[in-house]
Amino acid sequence: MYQQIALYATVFFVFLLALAFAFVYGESKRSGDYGSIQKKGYRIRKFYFLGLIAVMGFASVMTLGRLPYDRNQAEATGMNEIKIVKVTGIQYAWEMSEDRFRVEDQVQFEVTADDVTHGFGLYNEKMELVAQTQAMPEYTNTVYYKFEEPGTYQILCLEYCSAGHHVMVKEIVVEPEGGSL
Ligand SMILES: [Cu+2]
Repeated sequence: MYQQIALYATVFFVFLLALAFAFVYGESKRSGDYGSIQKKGYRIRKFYFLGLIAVMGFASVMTLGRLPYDRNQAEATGMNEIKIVKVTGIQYAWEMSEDRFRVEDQVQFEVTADDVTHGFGLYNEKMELVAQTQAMPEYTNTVYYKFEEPGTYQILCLEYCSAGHHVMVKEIVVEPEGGSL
């Protein structure tokens, strides 16, 4: 859905931009006194600048306070329902405290590494990246994910961590609610 919105917004703004170019091209044929045009231009620029500040300010106030989005989303549904899963990346495997889940499980992945930096990438069955964070030695990154579809998910390493990088794949199974796969 967001992709659709982004597409329509892009087309709309490209259209606006094209209009602006057409206007400038049309006006370029006309000659007039510099002083009065400059005054008008500065006025437009001032309103444009203030408008931009207002829009950006509003968007920042509305969205920045909700960072990180995934944690806030998880907290809204109740922290005590969240499963904490420890994940450690090591050349060349993923160690996990748990690797079987059920649909509707909210998981807090606590991701770290034992040797070098790895990239934790959680993929669904369609190979779409649904969650990701960096796996760093001596540091824990947290990422939240709620399983909504059953199936076999995969964790792939997203950071080239030397020769065996490509074999750093871990399968995790998500069972449908109330039944087994
Ligand atoms: Cu890697």
